[in-house]
Amino acid sequence: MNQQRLLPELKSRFDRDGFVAVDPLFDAEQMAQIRAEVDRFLVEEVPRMPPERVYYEDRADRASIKQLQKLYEYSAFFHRLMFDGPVRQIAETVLGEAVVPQNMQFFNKPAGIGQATPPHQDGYYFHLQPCRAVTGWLALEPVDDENGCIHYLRGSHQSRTFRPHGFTQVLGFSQGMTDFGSEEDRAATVACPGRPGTFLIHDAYTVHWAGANRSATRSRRALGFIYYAVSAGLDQVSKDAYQQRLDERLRIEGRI
Ligand SMILES: O=C(O)CCC(=O)C(=O)O
Repeated sequence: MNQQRLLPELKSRFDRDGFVAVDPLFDAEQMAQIRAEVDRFLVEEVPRMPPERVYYEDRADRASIKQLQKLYEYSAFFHRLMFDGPVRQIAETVLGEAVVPQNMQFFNKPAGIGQATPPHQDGYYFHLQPCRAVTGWLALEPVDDENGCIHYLRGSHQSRTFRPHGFTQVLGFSQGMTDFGSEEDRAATVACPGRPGTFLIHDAYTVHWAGANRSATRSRRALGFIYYAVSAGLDQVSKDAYQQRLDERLRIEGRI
């Protein structure tokens, strides 16, 4: 993409809708390099990662990885992608200030068994005051309605509030909205199909979700990039209270 020229336009669409797509952000050659590093990472780095950073769709099936955390701590290539590349530049542009990189994730929905991502607002998980943060999302392969592309509620960031969330059974997305699905929600929904290199970025208040992977043959792989604005402060009281609720819940369910 011709970034410099497009940046002001990206910001105005982001401010209006709460998300924006850059299609593509990376060309075929760059995507081949990124995908090669993902493949290497899955073979060489995952076995070295602590279990709490590796989530499986089915723990008995080691090929069913669904989420990995903090990729840049294990790969110089991913460190550059998170800290020095166009992704960070877009995050700083749409937020209008410098950012602090927080997490880089691998998201997969394995063919046939990839679960849906519940409707949620990322900021509900972040515990920031003020909540100024964005999440970028890069498609590593073709994504569409069948294999679980991202859907946004256009304009849902504008209220700067969180809708009610409750516990889900989805590993990696423990919180989902409990009041989602009204006529208004349906009317505001925008599906974001794409190809390798399609990049999305959304505000921490923007409601989004993704369907299950209904394809028997295609996975749905992507990379996620979380950046906090430098002006965002961590609300430690809220974070601790949330962690306590989550731990209690997992204990009751016998999951920890
Ligand atoms: O990849 C997905 O299905 C969900 C990603 C997501 O919700 C996020 O990055 O906030």
